Amino acid sequence: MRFPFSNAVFFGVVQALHVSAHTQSVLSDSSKSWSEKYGSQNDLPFTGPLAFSHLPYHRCLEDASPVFDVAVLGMPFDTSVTYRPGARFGPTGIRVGSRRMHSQRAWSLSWGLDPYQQGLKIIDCGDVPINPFDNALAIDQMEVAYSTLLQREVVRTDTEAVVGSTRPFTKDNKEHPKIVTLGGDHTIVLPILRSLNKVYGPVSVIHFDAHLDTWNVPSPTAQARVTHGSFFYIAQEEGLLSNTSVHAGIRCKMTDEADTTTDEETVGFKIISTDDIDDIGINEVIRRVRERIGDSPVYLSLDIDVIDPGLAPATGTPEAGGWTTREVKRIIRGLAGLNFVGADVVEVAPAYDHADITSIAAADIVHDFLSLFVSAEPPKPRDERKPKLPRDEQEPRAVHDEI
Ligand SMILES: [Mn+2]
Repeated sequence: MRFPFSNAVFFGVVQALHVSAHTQSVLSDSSKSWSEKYGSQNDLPFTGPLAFSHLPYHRCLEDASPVFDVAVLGMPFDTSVTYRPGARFGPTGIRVGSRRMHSQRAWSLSWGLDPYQQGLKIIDCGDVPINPFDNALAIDQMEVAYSTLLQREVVRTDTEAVVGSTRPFTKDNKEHPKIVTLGGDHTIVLPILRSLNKVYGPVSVIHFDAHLDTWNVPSPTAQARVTHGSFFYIAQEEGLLSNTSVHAGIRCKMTDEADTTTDEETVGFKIISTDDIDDIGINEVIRRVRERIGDSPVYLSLDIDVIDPGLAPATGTPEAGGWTTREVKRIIRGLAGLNFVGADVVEVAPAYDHADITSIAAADIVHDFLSLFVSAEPPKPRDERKPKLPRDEQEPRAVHDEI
């Protein structure tokens, strides 16, 4: 077993800064091997294989042996966008953005918990090898990949006690894993919804986005109807959506007001606009989303362009005047306890960025999704939480055998 991340980073830094007499003697001894002298070959935040938050990485599509409750899965697909391509680099970019996070240092003030200490096995299942030349083939590959993982056995089977159990909503009355997908352009949600439909039937969607994505595209071919702005319309045609979905953060230009009629009456979405947050406040945004979704099984899809392009510039179709990252994160926390069956972050196209700003935001949101999956209710404000225990009376941390 390697040293915990926090030891590797912080003890290493401390040793470098405070050179003691003991350390001097270590430095003068050149006869020992690395392991004799320094121990493990720890991964630092900026080194090592690229997995989300340094999680165990498995090629789960070809290797069925890793058992998990939650999987992170990349879908590097970007060949059905209306404007700037580049989201095929999103999964890699988000993993790069996650490098300062680690499952041994994952407790946050905002949630008051560590998602990796709640008894769920969370791993990175790598990327789907997606054909970049044929969209019909690519979309089938994504559906097959998602279905393959969705059908895997979970670690925790004591479903009565598990927060966020999927079993009450499944056709086969079994517990199914949850997948957090790293996009990819937003079209990836169509094969995901097709896959979820086989297990759950129609689901509601909470859709964070600047755009509706419910466009009925006039097109001379069937395949060209399937775009990152039209996939929800197709999903509705296929009966994949229940009529209780909601958008959050809409601010795009439309053809005319009739677009909102199609969106609501045909596809089944209610709109919460970007501007609404100023008029009704965050708590009312949260209340309206929760009321709309109710007890239905719900899929959470977050287009990074819901965030203002000043804070998340690396995306294909940026729209000025968006929500802040902090506002989006707080709304997500307010959704805890809904019946989530999966989630994604899409439309991260790292090339339109500098300093990994967008990837860092997206990675943090993925961490929020993991916290969401293990929370029965939204976290209380900090001054309403119970006083913390002295350190020696706190629960011992779970030991991760693969870290
Ligand atoms: Mn979108």
